[in-house]
Amino acid sequence: MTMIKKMPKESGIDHTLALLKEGYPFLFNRRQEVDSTIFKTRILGQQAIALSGKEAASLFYDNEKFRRSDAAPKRIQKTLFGEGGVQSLDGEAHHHRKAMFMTLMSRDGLNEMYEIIDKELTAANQNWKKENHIVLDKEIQKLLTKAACQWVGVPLPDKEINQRTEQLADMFESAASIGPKHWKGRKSRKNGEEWIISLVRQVRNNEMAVDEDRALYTFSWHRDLDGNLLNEKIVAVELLNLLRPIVAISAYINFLVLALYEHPEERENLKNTDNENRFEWFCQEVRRYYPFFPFAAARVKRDFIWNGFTFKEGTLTLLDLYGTNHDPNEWSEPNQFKPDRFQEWKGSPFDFIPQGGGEFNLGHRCAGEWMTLGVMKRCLSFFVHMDFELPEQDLSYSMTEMPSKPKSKIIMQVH
Ligand code: HEM
Ligand code: MYR
Repeated sequence: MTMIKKMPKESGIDHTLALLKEGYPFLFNRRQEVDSTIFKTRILGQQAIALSGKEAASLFYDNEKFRRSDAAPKRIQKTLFGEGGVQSLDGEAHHHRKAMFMTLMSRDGLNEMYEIIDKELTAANQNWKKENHIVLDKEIQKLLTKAACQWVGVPLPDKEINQRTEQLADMFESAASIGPKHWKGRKSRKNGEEWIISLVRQVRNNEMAVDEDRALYTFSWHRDLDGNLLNEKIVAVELLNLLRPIVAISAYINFLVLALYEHPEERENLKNTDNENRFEWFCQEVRRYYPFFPFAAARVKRDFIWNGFTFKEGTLTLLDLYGTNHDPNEWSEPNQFKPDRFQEWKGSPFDFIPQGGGEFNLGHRCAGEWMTLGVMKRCLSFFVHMDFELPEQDLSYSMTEMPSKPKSKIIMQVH
């Protein structure tokens, strides 16, 4: 017979303020306080269960136990995710929509993106050399916007580069904000969706020539399980689910360069190595060590008991991504930056989850994880051999701003 245990609970009325104050380590701090990888908390005015660590992550990705349909808060949908996209689907509808994304992530599809990145980096570097200094975050966001649009098949006239970059960046930079920044994010999502909807209309009315392999074409003509075309707004949400996160890779590129600066010995290793794997280990450690996506959210699908703990249907459940990547039970010296640790990593889908865990096709694991790692590797090769200096500036980064980036946004002199 299963022994029912009382789930440890964080005391207090609501912890949204503590989350805002403590930021990324918030859930992990609570896990330490209550001494449990599963505990109850109250957030955004509702009771929630927090899960942390490898074992709890494998529970979170059990599709029989959790659903996504009503998991993401409205303010996150209005900025980051959009409404009606793949993140909010369950079951067969989710598998079918997810396949639409994963088809793009073939070896050829990914290699094409890396070729675009190499070409854009070489071109941008010529311009950077002419400047007294550049702000790397901004430059990489523009570069990624151009690359994303080419890869997806979206035309991007030069005069629109700054506007579209800002719109796409607003969607992920405003997701965890309150006040004017949040409202700017909503506006950017609305304008961004209108931009893409007008392109989808042109594709459907044969008013625009677009390569049939491009996502703009395949998503515009994608049919759901009933054989119907998707609503044009949903197509826009899904195309933005490609464009926006590709621009978000900029956050990891900032941290790549910061890590090279903070660990000059690692940079020397990379410069002189003939072991390609070192580039991968370095990028993986950047994704593990630095803060980016804090936690994933789901709701309990139906009542169940797990390890003696009762999960009630409808309860909001948060999986601590940042804390799991720093779990001392899985990672030795988790708060040290040590790329070589990835030499030993066994490749579990549940202990290293900066972009979610579990399965790509059947679960909600990030569709763009391979692309993210691949783009980071191309950028790392470029920056390792690039001649640049970082003048005196504030490179510290906040643990409460989400997403986080170095305060100076990385001012760089390129020679
Ligand atoms: C889902 C993070 C880049 C497309 C996710 C999830 C996370 C995440 C945490 C949700 C996992 C879950 O709910 O269990 C990131 C981070 C990125 C990144 C930190 C770095 C920039 C990308 C890229 C793409 C992409 C480059 C596409 C080109 C998606 C899609 C989903 C997703 C479509 C929804 C998957 C689903 O619901 O089945 N990502 N992502 N992401 N990501 Fe990413
Ligand atoms: C993407 O654009 O999908 C990838 C990167 C987004 C990073 C956003 C970080 C803050 C979001 C907090 C949301 C919590 C979700 C339940």
